[in-house]
Amino acid sequence: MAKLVLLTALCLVLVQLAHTSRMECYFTNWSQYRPGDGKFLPQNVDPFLCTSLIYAFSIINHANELVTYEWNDDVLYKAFNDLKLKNPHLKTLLAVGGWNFGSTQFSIMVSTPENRQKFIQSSVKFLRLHGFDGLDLDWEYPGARGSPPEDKQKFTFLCRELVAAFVAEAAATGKPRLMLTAAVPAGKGTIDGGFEVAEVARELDFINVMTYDFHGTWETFTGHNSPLYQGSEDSGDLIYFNTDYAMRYWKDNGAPLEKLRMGFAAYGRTFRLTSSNTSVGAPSSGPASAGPYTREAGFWSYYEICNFLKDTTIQWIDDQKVPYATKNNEWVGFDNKESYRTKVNYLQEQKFGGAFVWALDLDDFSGKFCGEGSHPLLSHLRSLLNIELPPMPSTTTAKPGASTTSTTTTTTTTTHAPGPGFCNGKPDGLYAHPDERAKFYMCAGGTTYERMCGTGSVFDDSCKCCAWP
Ligand SMILES: *[C@@H]1O[C@H](CO)[C@@H](O)[C@H](O)[C@H]1NC(C)=O
Ligand SMILES: CC(=O)N[C@H]1CO[C@H](CO)[C@@H](O)[C@@H]1O
Repeated sequence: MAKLVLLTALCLVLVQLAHTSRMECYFTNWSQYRPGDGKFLPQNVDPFLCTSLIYAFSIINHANELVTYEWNDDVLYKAFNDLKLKNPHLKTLLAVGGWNFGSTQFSIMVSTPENRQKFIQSSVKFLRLHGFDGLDLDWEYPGARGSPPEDKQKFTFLCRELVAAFVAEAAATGKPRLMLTAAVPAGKGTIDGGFEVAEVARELDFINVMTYDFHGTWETFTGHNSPLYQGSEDSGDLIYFNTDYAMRYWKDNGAPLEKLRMGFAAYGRTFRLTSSNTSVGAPSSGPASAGPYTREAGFWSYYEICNFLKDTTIQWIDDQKVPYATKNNEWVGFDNKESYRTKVNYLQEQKFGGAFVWALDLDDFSGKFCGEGSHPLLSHLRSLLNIELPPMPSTTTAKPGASTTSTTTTTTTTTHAPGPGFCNGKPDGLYAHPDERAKFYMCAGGTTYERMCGTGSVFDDSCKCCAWP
């Protein structure tokens, strides 16, 4: 049964890869607190806009379990996952971590096989309880300054063990396998310090490369939040700080093209100019005034930028292919429909698997600010990516979290046809290795994957997990 679902999924995925790319969109748990027309709730999400929705963020508690953050997250989770009643093709993921959550509890969680198992088992339970289709790891960042350097390898262990547990759970329950994805940094140094790229890419269903926040108010000169290309003025390490370099770096280090998602920002980063020079690289000190809705220094949503643009002109950074604008000593580098078009052309030329957006609530979702209709940036992106509307559901009785045919349940399995080897003819699941206790087999769709347990642990057939002997 599970195999049948998997094979169906395999065919669907192959069909889908041939015709269209993916668009994953983040929802943020704090946009509910914005005033007036900025307030954004799951009820405001158009279920037909994106192919997946990712809820940001959940956290890890001191017992290494996946848990809610906001007092009302469980209510929001329900409204969020109920969007699948309207669009059964929609996938939902829960993101864990984020910038504010930081790195410390992740380091503790990955440090021992027991802690990882605790997190993994709690994740499976938690995701199923709330009807999510998968988990998005937003650890910022493994190997971050001051944290153990072995986090880099431990992150790989975590991904492997999560996928193994997801496969085992799917085999045991007959449900589509939970997905595993990650939001990853775009800075070369951070990638080098924290990620065994090829190894983690093998485990993840898709990889959101955060190709934004390249420049911001923490610097003393103006620079664009999300340039496509290197600027003619960039030298030293700054030559790495652009979308093109970051995407190619992930690819060249072994991440498969079809799993890579390029980040699209629906916001800009601001600066306060300190001279009459208004160009890119001009001296600055600190942020422009905070946006009236997002209320965060150095950061404006697209709809706040629309207000700013009303009595100034948009400038274009020719070499980096992105716009900026300036007025009364304030400077903002942002994205608009034109830069989205240029970036999608690039994405399609390079054959990356799709785009993701940070975030739903930062676009002019209501259409009240920019006069370009609702969700001008995201609906433009959707049409540039040729994402067709799925057929309307014939019934409205599908239960969230219980979708029948999944289009994206498989990772590595999607690119392999069933083949010979240990798994030939075996049901999906995890199996002990006949000769070596530290190894085990993972079978998915007839394909054989040989896996190693973390150092010191061995495969235990009773829990289908790696445990201390
Ligand atoms: C403004 O700053 C940029 C970047 O440092 C520099 O290349 C340019 O010459 C400056 N323009 C003026 C008018 O000073
Ligand atoms: C209101 C708010 O900021 N909410 C939280 C959403 O979840 C993250 C977890 O990363 C918290 O840090 C935020 O503070």
